[in-house]
Amino acid sequence: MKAVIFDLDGVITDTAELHYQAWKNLADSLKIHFDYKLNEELKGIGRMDSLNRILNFGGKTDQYTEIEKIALTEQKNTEYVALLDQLSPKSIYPGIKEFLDTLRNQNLKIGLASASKNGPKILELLEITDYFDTIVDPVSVKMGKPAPDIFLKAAEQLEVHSSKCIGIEDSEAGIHSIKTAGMFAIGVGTEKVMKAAGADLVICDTKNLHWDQIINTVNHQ
Ligand code: B16
Ligand code: MG
Repeated sequence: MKAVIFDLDGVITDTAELHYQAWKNLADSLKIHFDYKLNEELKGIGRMDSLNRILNFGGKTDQYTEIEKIALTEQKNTEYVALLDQLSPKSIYPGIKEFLDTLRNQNLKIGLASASKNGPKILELLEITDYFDTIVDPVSVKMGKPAPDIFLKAAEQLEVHSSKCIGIEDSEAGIHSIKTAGMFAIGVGTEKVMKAAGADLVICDTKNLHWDQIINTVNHQ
């Protein structure tokens, strides 16, 4: 293995609650019911696709023009970005910093494959930008997760063949993306959900990310 490619939201830090608050306020203003279950389904899904799912859920798909929908996503993002200011290095999930150090010591390349356009800002707030050899701009890929595009682009930017990459994800869409890209997939979450999505190795908590165990599992596949 030569590279590890990370998802951001839900793997490196918990922004799901902040996305929830910003989407909830927007949905309330549109008189659409929004709850944690729907928020869960938006994990790994890009901004416009997320809005379309919310409008679809509220039966309002045809009520807005494309220009109005862009304005709605901007409204949500302005609120979300303001909420991001509460992030600091303390917001990094347990074990992630140590894992990044291990990867560096093993001379592995490190990439970010997040659907979030706010990825670089979040890495800055967490003060871990320097660990990353590459960050994929989600705008530069044609299809979002579950398509493999964003993980393939990360591998391309790292100049590593996808079969030599490990991807780490917390969403089902993300695991599909990694597997379709031909990579080894680590799922962060419950065994049942992550295995069903196709993860090769499941960890319930980021503090259980141990390189020796991972490489052992890769070698015994
Ligand atoms: P933004 P990931 C995803 O990030 C989030 O899981 C998803 O909920 C969000 O809608 C998407 O990023 C876009 O984020 O609005 O900040 O561009 O899990 O792929 O790191
Ligand atoms: Mg995620």
